[in-house]
Amino acid sequence: MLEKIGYSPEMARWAAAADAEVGRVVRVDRGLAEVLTEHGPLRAGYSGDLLAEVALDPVGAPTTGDWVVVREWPDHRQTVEQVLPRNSAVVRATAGRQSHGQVLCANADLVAVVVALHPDPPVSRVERLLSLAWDSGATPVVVLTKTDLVADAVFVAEDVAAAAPEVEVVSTSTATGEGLDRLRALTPFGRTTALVGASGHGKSSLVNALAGAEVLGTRTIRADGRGRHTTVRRELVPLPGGGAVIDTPGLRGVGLPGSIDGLARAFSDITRLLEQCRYRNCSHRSEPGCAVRAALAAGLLPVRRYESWDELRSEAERAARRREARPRPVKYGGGSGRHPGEAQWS
Ligand SMILES: Nc1nc2c(ncn2[C@@H]2O[C@H](COP(=O)(O)OP(=O)(O)O)[C@@H](O)[C@H]2O)c(=O)[nH]1
Ligand SMILES: [Mg+2]
Ligand SMILES: [Zn+2]
Repeated sequence: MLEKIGYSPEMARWAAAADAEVGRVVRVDRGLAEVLTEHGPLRAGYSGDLLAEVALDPVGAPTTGDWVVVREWPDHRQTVEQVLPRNSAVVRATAGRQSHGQVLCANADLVAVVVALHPDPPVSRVERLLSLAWDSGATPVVVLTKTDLVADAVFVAEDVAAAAPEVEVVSTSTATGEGLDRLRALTPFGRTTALVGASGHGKSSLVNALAGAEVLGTRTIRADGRGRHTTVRRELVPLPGGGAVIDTPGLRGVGLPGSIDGLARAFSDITRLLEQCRYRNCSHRSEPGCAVRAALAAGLLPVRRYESWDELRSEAERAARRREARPRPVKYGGGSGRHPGEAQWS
């Protein structure tokens, strides 16, 4: 029943064309993909062709949430042959000399920015993660956690909502159950929600709460009709009744991959102001007719938010310059088309 987690009929054509099976990657571990197929979970290495593509462009490597074509060989070895074109991809900048970003997960419909209300004020963290979420091509949502630990949760949520234009903010607590129904409703049959955020903010607790007892720790699954059992720890977790959540690894420092697009969406209020500055190359410092300065002076744009935008913009521009200085990838994995969320690499 892969339809529960988003399998669509057009994927059957990929499988038929390749005379192989289509499945969804639940987890990747040292070059082995754990793939959920109609016949249960399996572990597959990568085909030679796929490895060659990945060598050219690591962004095309199978990642959690990918739909892939898997083939079983006569000797029962199984290989991932192809990564299907992605509908969305959460990409963060990688440190060092690499010219590519790190794909955290693929094909989420919703990217939930998970930030705890306790112990720090969450607003600027939310802004940074929302830029990343908008860049993914999926719909962002903010999930505030641990409401039970603060007295002023409602007010903080209002501050966050003001910093998250066009984005739903859901306040939750796995201790009291607050907001979990709403979160469950946001992940209906066939849809996938990816949770992103730093570790310790309650992502795994949310996954467990949504999935019930099913995913606590490891789980034994009947892999096929022959009674073999496989114990798997998943990152993509199918929910009872349909839908799936992806628990991404905790992000400590989230480097923006250098796309201005996500930032423009996350700060759509400021983006609108920029269009009203008299000069197109306005630096928003001292030029006459600067709409940003005017909004700051009038108290319509909080200084904190402006500074947050300014910092993230500088960071994204630095990343873009670094990337331009590097060789470009020649080709993507997945064969056809480019992946949303990676437009900034092309
Ligand atoms: N009081 C309270 N603690 C929570 C809540 N959610 C998570 N925690 C605790 O926060 C810690 C980190 O949670 P975890 O789910 O592992 O965070 P992750 O690293 O983002 O996956 C754990 O000790 C949880 O028990 C909540 O809603 N209320
Ligand atoms: Mg966790
Ligand atoms: Zn200006």
